[in-house]
Amino acid sequence: MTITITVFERSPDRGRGLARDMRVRWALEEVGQPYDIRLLSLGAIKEPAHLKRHPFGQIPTYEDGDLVLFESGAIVFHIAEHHAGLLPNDANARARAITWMFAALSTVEPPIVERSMAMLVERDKAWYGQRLPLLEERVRQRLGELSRRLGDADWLDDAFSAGDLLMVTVLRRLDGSGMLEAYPNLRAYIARGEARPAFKRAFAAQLAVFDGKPSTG
Ligand code: GTB
Repeated sequence: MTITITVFERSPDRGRGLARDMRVRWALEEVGQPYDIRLLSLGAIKEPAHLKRHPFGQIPTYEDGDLVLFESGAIVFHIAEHHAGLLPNDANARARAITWMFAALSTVEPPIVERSMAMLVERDKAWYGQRLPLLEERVRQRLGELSRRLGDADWLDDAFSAGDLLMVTVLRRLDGSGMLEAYPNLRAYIARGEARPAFKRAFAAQLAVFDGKPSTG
């Protein structure tokens, strides 16, 4: 049974690999699992057929036989649990890698998303000029903390793991913001992730969808 993931038929990120299917594609590429894609429009993700897969009407979803999953973090965790390559075997190292997965999604991603959302939907509000610097300060705080912890290491905890995969995809959302300029080690960390062959394959596959030439991963 081939894995199927649901992705935007026309991603608002215009193929920059910033939508959350990118992390699922990357994880599948890291572990060498082929997959099919189901392309859905922004309208179709809110229709009953997709709401059965995803209660909040979003992408990505993941199907493997009878199993249907939503939430990119849970999907990446599932892939990492069932295939070698994304979580270490040593129990403590594995627990630390999982900790970094949660840190990426519940500590670092929220302020980054809040800033992006404000820029998208609050730009014309009276409070925007005061609110944006506050939101940017929250992002900078997390970047500073993460940068200090990473130091000159290649990855967050020894070997590359699903924790790094999620953290890199989260940090990539700041691409073009100028906010990463102050943290050369974070920029190098992102570049290391992007240089992985599995990342490149995943990126090319999602770009092919945007370019109208979708292929299976
Ligand atoms: N917590 C969920 C997860 O991790 O899977 C969040 C899923 C989610 O927000 N999905 C978005 C979605 O389906 C797409 S990725 N949105 C439609 C909706 O909620 O109605 C978010 C995204 C979209 C676009 C860009 N971009 O243009 O740069 C970046 C990220």
